[in-house]
Amino acid sequence: MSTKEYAGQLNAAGLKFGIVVSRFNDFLTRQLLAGAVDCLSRHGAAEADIAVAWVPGAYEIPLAAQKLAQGKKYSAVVALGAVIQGATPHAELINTQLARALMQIALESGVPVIDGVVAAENLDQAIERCGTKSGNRGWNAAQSAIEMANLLGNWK
Ligand code: INI
Repeated sequence: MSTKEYAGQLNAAGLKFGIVVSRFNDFLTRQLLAGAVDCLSRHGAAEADIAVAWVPGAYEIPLAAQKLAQGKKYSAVVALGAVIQGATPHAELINTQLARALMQIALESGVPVIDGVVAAENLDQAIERCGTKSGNRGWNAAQSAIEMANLLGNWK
């Protein structure tokens, strides 16, 4: 007897995606957004099927992501931001709450919400994850969104 296995294909054709991106550190988040859109397009998503919502900072991402997820219009939602540690614990607080909130929105809505927020100790580390030495976290997040959208679609 063989097992029944499910794995999401990397096919974005015909799927709709919502992206929430924060304006704080936008010289970085624009790179994440470009990476995410590039990934979705290369996997077959039509540009008209990608909606982008800008929010002021990472702290505001969950509310917009929740709105997009609850509308049930999108197969997956991608959250993009760049939180860099500073002299205060502000960044750390945002990161912990943000990851938890995104997971909760996904579980409550049943729509994949992918965490593509860069959490970095310093500017160099952030730059590395926004399209340079360590790749582009936006691109990776979009890829996860496609996989999860396909996986969940298999069970419909
Ligand atoms: N927002 C970010 O997206 N990244 C940061 O690094 C950051 N830091 O470090 O302060 C940041 N702060 C703003 C925050 O997300 C809210 O927009 C603000 O507090 C208003 O609610």
